[in-house]
Amino acid sequence: MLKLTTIKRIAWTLSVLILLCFVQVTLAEEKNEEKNQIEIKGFHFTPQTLTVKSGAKVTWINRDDDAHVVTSSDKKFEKSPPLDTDQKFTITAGAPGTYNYFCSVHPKMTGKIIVEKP
Ligand SMILES: [Cu+2]
Repeated sequence: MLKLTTIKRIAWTLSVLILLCFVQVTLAEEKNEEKNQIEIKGFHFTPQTLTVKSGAKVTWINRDDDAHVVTSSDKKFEKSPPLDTDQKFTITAGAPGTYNYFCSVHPKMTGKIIVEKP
């Protein structure tokens, strides 16, 4: 028969393992999100061309002091609200194709998302 302390030890080990799995999943998700991130810095979108699979999330983050508005050139996604410093805007890539976009405050700022079949 198992001693109570042994059972406690097993229970403790199991909870640590479960916690580790959870942390790993969370980290993996964050990494994935980072991969599809477009940084707005120095009045440029970086990377200027991003390739993602249909259904993937794409997030812009504004690292400038000025506000920027992410706007689709051909209405493939909803326009972002004015993004202040460190504010993010996320869309889910829809049908495959090329999504051209620009900043409606500074129209010279342009970028492109290439959406591939999942
Ligand atoms: Cu702008």
